[in-house]
Amino acid sequence: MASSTDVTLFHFPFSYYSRRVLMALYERQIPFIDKKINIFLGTQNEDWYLTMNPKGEVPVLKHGDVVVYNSTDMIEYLDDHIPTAITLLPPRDTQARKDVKEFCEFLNTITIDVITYGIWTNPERSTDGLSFILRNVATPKETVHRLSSLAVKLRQNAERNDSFKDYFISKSQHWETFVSQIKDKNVVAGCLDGLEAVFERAEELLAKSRTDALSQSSDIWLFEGRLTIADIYLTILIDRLVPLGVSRRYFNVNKNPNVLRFWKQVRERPSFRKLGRQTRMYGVRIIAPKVLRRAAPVLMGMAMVGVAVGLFIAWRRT
Ligand SMILES: N[C@@H](CCC(=O)N[C@@H](CS)C(=O)NCC(=O)O)C(=O)O
Repeated sequence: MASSTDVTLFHFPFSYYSRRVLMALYERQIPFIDKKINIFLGTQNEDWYLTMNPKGEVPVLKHGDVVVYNSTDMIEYLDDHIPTAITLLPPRDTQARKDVKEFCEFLNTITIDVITYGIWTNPERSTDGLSFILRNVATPKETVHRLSSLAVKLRQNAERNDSFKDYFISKSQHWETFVSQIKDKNVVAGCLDGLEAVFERAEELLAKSRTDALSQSSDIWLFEGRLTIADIYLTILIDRLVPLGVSRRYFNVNKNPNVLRFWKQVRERPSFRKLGRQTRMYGVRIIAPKVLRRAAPVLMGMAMVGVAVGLFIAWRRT
């Protein structure tokens, strides 16, 4: 039987679904081998990766010979197979487990990729402005161009690669539809409107948790008076909406105040802080060369002015 040290997570640190599993691993303090898959470079479409995950998506969890593809299944699998003092799901066959999973399924209906790219490629849709990383990792034009050429490239791959032909055709169609969705203001607005119900439900559950006898500390949680997978899902959702500059529409001091309280509380959690550090480190590695390249003319100009001033001072002294 595989031991807990045989856990490997293939992931992309910015990916929504990867972040859920990363936070779960950090929360439960499960050691794992960290394999980063840069989905911007298309590593998920390489043969070795498709052999492991025919869906060509991150994250993927490997435990010995077992491969798990879906973030919810991964967290459930870890609970069942890697015992630690903390579990993220209530025991099987309980109403609590049913409730937690129902909330997670509700959150899984959110089309987070359309929201993310819809705002990223149309920053005017962001009420509070995009974060530094989002502004610098790629321009809106570059992103739309990358997605459109990706669709073309995947179609070419389908002609060249017989083993994964069907995969490449369906992925190419997926990105074509996706580009038209993110360009459509009504589609993006519809997805953003849909989030209202999620936050209303979260507020209801968190408000209940405050008055519930189950709650042992001043912390508030969605279910059971303790952190569960549902809280991780809500945390990662908010963590996505904040850099997109749209979170204040859903919670603030006047609207859904318990969600605001929850967000302040989870931001301080060691597992979440660790996640933030990992992302920043990876973000710097990815965007530093881009930022430097963009800033190169300015830096060069400043250096030339510096040299000119130096020469002028030296000339005046002679
Ligand atoms: N249902 C999957 C969804 C995974 C998913 O959509 N991953 C995205 C990144 S967040 C991905 O790998 N996209 C790259 C691609 O499709 O090429 C899960 O819960 O893990």
